[in-house]
Amino acid sequence: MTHDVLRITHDLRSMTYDLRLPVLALAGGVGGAKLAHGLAMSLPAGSLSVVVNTGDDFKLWGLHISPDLDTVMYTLSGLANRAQGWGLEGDTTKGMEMLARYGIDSWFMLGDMDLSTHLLRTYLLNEGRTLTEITSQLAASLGIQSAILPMCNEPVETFVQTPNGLLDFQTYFVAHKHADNVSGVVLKGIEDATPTPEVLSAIEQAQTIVLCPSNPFVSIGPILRVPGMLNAIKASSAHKVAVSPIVGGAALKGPAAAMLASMGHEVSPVGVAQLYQGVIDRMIIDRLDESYVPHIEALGMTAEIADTIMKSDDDRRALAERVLDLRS
Ligand code: FO1
Repeated sequence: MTHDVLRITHDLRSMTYDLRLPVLALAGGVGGAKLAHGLAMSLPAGSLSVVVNTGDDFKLWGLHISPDLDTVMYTLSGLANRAQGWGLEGDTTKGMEMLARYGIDSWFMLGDMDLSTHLLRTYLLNEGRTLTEITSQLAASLGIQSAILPMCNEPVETFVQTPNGLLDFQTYFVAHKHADNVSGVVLKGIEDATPTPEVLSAIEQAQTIVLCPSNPFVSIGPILRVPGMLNAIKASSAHKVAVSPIVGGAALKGPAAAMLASMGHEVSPVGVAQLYQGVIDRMIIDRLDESYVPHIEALGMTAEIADTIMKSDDDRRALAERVLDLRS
């Protein structure tokens, strides 16, 4: 059944609202994956596509690792390690312990089950399959009915400019525990990247586009900086809404707040809204940040209050319903 505009009457709090399908979410990292999961749980099967950042992808011992694709995939399948957000629940590290016996002390932990994802992805890439085809195959095997779409199939590598020089993302994020002061983000290969046909088609069909609460510089940023992506999103007549990754002056996880500060932006939902100005129609911010509503609305978008901290699946679902709740 093709979804275009469906009037689905939910008797949630005896409220009737239009649900504009299909929905496209932009996500990367743990926060984005949680909202993508909430959207998947709130929508009819097959009506959600998630475009995922691939700038964090890197090679480790010859294996191609796609942390954000895996975090979204594991989260949507319910297999993710809930405490840390990435990796698989119940995974072990026997493989890493054996590597340590060989004197390989890895700062990047690969679980034994997680390793199978990297082995299979690397094998299929070497067989000439695209990242998009591989992700679709892995996600389908895990029973995921949403489309998980790499932003592009070409290699893009995120580096951050720091006083210690240009650091690749995982060295900065994991090895240095994102302690370095970031003055800029460099996306190597971005000029040769292009949105995949699947991504462009998902943008074309979307009635609602959601910028998930991911890092605006190294998760949402790389997606929007794929040549042609921003124009395709701006040309879309979809309703565009973002959820602030900054709550009460801090990021819930990761370096988004520190990066806003070190790159000269206000460390608040307003700072994020300024980065998305001209792209989104609406910004959802946490109850804690209610005082910022007029400042955000001065940027030419509406601002709405919600509980944006997602601890449980119910929280994820509730936030997704607020995001989708387009009161006509
Ligand atoms: N993050 C860490 O802080 N330490 C790790 O050892 C680590 C391993 C890891 C393995 C697979 C994977 O998919 C993600 C992993 N992450 C780890 C998280 C990852 O660095 C970040 O989630 C993303 O790159 C940030 O978007």
